Amino acid sequence: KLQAVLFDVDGTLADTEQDGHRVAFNAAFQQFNLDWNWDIDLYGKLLEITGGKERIRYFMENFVPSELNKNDLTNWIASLHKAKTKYFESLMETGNIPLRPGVARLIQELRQKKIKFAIATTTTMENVTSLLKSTLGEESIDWFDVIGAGDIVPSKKPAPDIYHWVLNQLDLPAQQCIAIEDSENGLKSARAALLPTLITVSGYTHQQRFDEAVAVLSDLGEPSKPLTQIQGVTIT
Ligand code: XBP
Ligand code: MG
Repeated sequence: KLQAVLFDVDGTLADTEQDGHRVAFNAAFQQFNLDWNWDIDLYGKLLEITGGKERIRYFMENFVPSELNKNDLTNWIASLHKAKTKYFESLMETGNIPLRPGVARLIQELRQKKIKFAIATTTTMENVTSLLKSTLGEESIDWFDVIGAGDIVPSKKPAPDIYHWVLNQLDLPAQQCIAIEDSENGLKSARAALLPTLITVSGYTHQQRFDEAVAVLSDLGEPSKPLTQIQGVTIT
């Protein structure tokens, strides 16, 4: 029997990257008087590096290496990223980023059927809670049995660490759960933790490869068959 659904956040619960994170990064760059601008195309490439702080460092190394000789670079990146998180939170408060189709329905279905659900994401915890607050309401944060986010594990996706951490908190074997992801990095992470994984492609990820997914869907649709009846999902 299906014991738990593990949701990715960015690209899976909501399309947060292009009009959320990207905009928040650029706003933080302005606040720090940096003339960096991550346009839609460039951001798509930078998404290969998961984690905002890691993404900023990668950008500096590859695009503005002269800036790398700052004093205490790690702390500087952390404070720039903190400013980005503040912008992202206020963007979420405006409520302009909705949940993707079918997400709210599936969550209600899982609650009714008393199937556990959790979050496994590389994004920062504050971003998860502000998205949930603005879409499903503040109380929804407590509906999730476990929320694994950001720096709680040292290695971000595609490493399996965050999924291992969440499964460990749930005290469930991977084979009795399913992950829902939107990206190749997310799929690699979930599969490395032995999770059957369903893909709902997002704007930035529809051209990626998802060979190891149990199914690749455009979205979770409204309404759909119960998750356990989707062809290819072999959870018993
Ligand atoms: C999303 C990420 C994150 C976000 C930005 O991965 O890689 O880095 O782009 O969030 P997932 P932070 O789909 O696994 O959630 O700046 O808070 O890292
Ligand atoms: Mg994602």
